[in-house]
Amino acid sequence: MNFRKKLKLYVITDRRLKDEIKSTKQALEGGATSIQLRIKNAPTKEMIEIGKEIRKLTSEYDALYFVDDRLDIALATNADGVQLGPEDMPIPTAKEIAPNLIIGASVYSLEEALKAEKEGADYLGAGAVFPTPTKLDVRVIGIDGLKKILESIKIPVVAIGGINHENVKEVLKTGVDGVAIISAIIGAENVRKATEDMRKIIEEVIK
Ligand code: TZP
Ligand code: MG
Repeated sequence: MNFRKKLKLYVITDRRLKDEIKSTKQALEGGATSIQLRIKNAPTKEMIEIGKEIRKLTSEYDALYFVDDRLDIALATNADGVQLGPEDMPIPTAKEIAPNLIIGASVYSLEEALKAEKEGADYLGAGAVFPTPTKLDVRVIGIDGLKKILESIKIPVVAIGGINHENVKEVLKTGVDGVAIISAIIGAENVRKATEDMRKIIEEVIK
């Protein structure tokens, strides 16, 4: 499965900042390679409607489409993958139900990273690299924590948490396959330009 290259600029929606569909479109125009639909506490019906739109848009731009937490929404909207945290559906169960989906695991420590890889995750979202107002209670692992995970893990790793245009180079130099970003892109005045600028920096480091 050669999805590794498409993880490099992984943009995550956030309705607290912008409408999911509009911001997805703008991020894709600016060069996002993956989009994740992340909605906490919305009606399932609404999530499915939005997910179907994001599926259409990501297909048009040849980008991947992931769903946060919810395997049911991922299957119902024909997503490429689902992102599961330590308290979501266990990875082996998700693989049994949906053998063709890419399973991403959200991990917040080396122990969780090793466990997720062993259980069969296809890639990791590892963080938070830096403190972030987007997820206040999150554990911060720092660049050093990220490096430790990368030393021990073979599957692709996407870094997440507090990544912006200023610090992204430092993150990319650790050897991660990509960066997952909410506020520095979705919270920007011009989402398309913020994505474009980020993509340019990424292309300078990840060849
Ligand atoms: N998981 C770990 S940190 C984080 C999530 C969802 C928030 C990332 O958002 P931002 O705004 O890019 O820091
Ligand atoms: Mg999650």
